[in-house]
Amino acid sequence: MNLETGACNTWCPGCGNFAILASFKKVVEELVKEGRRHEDIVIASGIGCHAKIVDYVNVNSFYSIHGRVPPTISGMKVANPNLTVVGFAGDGDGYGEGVAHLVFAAKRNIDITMIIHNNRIYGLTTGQFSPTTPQGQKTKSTPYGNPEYPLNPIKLMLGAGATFVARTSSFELEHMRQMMKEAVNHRGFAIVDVVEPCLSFFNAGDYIKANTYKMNHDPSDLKKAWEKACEWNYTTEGKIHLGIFYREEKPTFGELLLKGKNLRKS
Ligand SMILES: Cc1ncc(C[n+]2csc(CCOP(=O)(O)OP(=O)(O)O)c2C)c(N)n1
Ligand code: SF4
Repeated sequence: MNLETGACNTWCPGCGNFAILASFKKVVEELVKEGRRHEDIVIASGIGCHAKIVDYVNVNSFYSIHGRVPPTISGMKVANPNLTVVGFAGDGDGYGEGVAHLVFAAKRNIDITMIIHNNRIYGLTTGQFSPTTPQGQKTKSTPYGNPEYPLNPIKLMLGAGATFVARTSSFELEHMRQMMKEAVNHRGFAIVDVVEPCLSFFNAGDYIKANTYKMNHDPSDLKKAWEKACEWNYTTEGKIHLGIFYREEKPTFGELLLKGKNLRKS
């Protein structure tokens, strides 16, 4: 299957987005081999360097607006439950501008997948700090160092009720493919946080490579998931655990909508 689009790729050489793109294409190929119709796989993105991914994969796609990927793909899923919908967002896009949408998509357990290109900086707008930029980091908008504490999106998503929460790294192609595939196959809201470098504005590649570890705990254990999530607060120290923090099966928003009247008390 040809997943090339012919669009000119404008990412900087060495950007972590290339690895995310390659892993996702493998997932699409596998899904189609396993029987999912090519035309039933739909992707959407927000705004940022990450967002160009929709131009680079030959599947049905939608370039949405900043932070609005979760409602965009939620609408698609509600309108046509047969679709497999996957959203791509940046850390600025998903954890900043659109964070309320992400929280509410997790809360209602809608059957969508979000993949976050977490380079911990605003790439497209040339290097302002984002919600996951470490404290003290000098950026274009924090020339004396970022005074804020970074947001820990794993804890945020666990707290919001996400039923699949995973983290991977753009340096781990096979692990990334596995996490994306598990997320897409999960019935309910799934999020994969992909830690990656931005070669031009926050090149933390060596730090990421030196501090990532694969987890091996029981992903149905929420307490353990929280413990693991607390070991790295997106700062400059601590173990960056990779793998599935938490997975739970529970009725999805679509299923609950369909049996709506059974939910009413009278
Ligand atoms: C409502 C709105 N606010 C601000 C912008 C400007 N803007 C475009 S991309 C971007 C940040 C993108 O950062 P991130 O989501 O981390 O993606 P990256 O470029 O790093 O992939 C901003 C602030 C916009 N397009 N729309
Ligand atoms: S600015 Fe950063 S995120 Fe954007 S393409 Fe270049 S390396 Fe990638």
